[in-house]
Formats: sequence, C-alpha cells, structure tokens
Amino acid sequence: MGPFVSIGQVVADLLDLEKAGFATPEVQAYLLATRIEPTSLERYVTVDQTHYTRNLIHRTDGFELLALCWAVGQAAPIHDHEEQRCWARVERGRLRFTDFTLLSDDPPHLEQSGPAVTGDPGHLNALPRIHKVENDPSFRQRAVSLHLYARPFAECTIYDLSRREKRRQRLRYDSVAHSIGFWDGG
Ligand code: 2CO
Ligand code: FE2
Repeated sequence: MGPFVSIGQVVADLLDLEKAGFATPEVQAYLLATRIEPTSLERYVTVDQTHYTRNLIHRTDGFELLALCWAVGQAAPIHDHEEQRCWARVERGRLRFTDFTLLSDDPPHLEQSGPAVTGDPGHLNALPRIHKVENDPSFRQRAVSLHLYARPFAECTIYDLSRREKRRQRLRYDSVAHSIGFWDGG
C-alpha cells in the first residue's frame, strides 16, 4: 500500500491512466495500491434515508468516478454492468458483495456465483458482471464506497429473482461535483 492521497490526486492519476489507454491491469493495480485520505471524500458524502446516494466526483468520455453512500440497511438490487468495467472500493464501513451468473435471459434465470464477500475499507470488488451490493446488515454503520466505471454508465438492468423479471433502470446522481469534464483541484 502506498501513502494516503487526496481524491483530487486520484482523479489526476486516473486522467493519466486514461491518456495511457486505461488498461485493466494498470487501473486495477492502481486501485489496489492507493489509499485515499478520508477527509478528501467528505464533500461527496450525502445521506438519504430512502436510497443509497450516487455522488459524481468526475466524468470523462472514458470513465466515471463516484462516491456511493449507504445508510444502514441500504442496498443496490441485483443489476448488471453489461460490457462496462466496474470497480467498487470500500472506503468506510462494511459492504457485502454477491455476484451472479445469468443462465438464461428471457425470462431471466440467475445463479449466485460463490458466497457473498464482505469488504472493509480497502476491499476492491473488481469487474463484476451482475451483482448485488448491500451495506452489511450485521455491521449497522454508514458506508462509503468509491466506484470507477469505464465507460460511464447511465442505465442498467435490474433483476428480480423471486418474480424472474427484469427491467431497465436509469441511474441518476444525487450530487454532482461542480465540474464534469475537467478537474479543478481539491
Ligand atoms: N452499480 C451501482 C450504481 O452505480 C452500484 S453497485 O456497485 O457497482 O449505482
Ligand atoms: Fe454495481
């Protein structure tokens, strides 16, 4: 693990990685090695008791970086990431990740692939295709996670296992950093 860096430095480093082609092994190695100063994430922390919040830190044509904030009991339902590369890193609290495999699409039939994995700060959930993410119900504290998507992600498919149904869901931001497309420091 390297020294702590600010989220502003992470954005600058991701922009350099994007210029260099944003290759999966390099991006993943960077996320595994980097520790983020918790105070630099503070401005992206929002709380809504009705849903986990999605807070945009930076977006380019190539990637999107968000801080997601999870109140006690909040979860992202089973959803896909299609052809998108997704990395989710726990920054605060404890999240539980469950991956699924799509056995057939219409009607959808999914199978859990392996046991759920709980992640503490620093834990990286790398390249899921279909997953469920929950604030660990036994931990009972707020959580914050950093999500890197390549490319940016505006819609996904949500699966309802019990009804064997799926639907498209538009994703929205709960807060947007004051610049999209360039970084103003901080
Ligand atoms: N993909 C979900 C979202 O962007 C969060 S689960 O982790 O990828 O809202
Ligand atoms: Fe996800």
